[in-house]
Amino acid sequence: MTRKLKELKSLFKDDFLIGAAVTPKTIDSQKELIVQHFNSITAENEMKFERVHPLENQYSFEEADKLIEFANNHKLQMRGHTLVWHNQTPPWMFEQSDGSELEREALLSRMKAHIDTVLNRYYGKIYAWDVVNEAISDSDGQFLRDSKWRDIIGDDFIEKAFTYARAADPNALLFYNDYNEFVPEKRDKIYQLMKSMIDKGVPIDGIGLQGHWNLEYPSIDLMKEGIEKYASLGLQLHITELDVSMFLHEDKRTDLQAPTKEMLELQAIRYKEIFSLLKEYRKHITSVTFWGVADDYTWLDNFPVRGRKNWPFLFDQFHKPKQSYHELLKLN
Ligand code: HAH
Repeated sequence: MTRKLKELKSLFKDDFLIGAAVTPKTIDSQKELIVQHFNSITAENEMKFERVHPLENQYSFEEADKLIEFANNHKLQMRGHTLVWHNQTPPWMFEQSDGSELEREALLSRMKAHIDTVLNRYYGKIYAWDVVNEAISDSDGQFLRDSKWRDIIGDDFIEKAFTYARAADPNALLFYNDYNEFVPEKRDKIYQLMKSMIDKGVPIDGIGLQGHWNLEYPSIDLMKEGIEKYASLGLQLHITELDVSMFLHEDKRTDLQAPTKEMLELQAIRYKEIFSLLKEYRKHITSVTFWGVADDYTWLDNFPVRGRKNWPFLFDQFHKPKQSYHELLKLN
């Protein structure tokens, strides 16, 4: 007798949405898992600037539309990722036709046009947007990261993006999304940015905590401190890009062909501790999205070490539930 697996989305139905990053390929190759276990999706790459807007007068929505259609067919919620980011944005955006740098007002109107076009197209289909991604610096003593957006517009590029997004789709929830969200120095900067936006009346609904974690880092204590601090702002929290790497940040080894038994056990305990904590904060955390579905495809196969296999999810390369999945069933 084969028993049907308990669905992740029903396991956490009283807690938060359970999402996954998908691509036009994985909605086919991982379709069964996605449809069975998840009630939310995010486009891994297909809604990024360079993908939907490769040239000034050319938008290309075919791939993004496929994901929208998939969400619609299977009654999945959809998060939008992402509008303003220093990566995966084409150089033309910041240049005049002769190649010289654009000026502030011109870049602002291009930003507005992009946000208007994308949010209008997906009006009513995307309930939450990562409006600005990764604007805070990782360096001590520097607040905002250097980027073309900031160079040309100034520090207020962030609030402008949120203001344009609210005007384009007043119903969408607007998020600021970042990584290393529990590193104390960076956490405090993210908090400060959010606080100043709220104080100025900039429209923002939530913070996206990416959640690119590993077997040890960040500690549950650091996560707890960070969640408490962010939650004190009264904003919703989404875990937007969860994966639990088998390698610590400084571990750059490339010899492993499969996860060790010990790694799988540690990952299972880790996932249980993580979800136990997230459940404690379910009043604040309204969505938890994995940055993929199963171990046959993850961006971590190429980050931070190119071509090194990783196994960060609850389902293995053959889509079978791992120990990590089974441990979650023990949560009440
Ligand atoms: C995330 N950045 C991005 O938000 C997501 O769009 C991408 O698909 C994967 C990860 C994390 C990150 C990075 O890309 C480079 C350096 C540090 C962190």
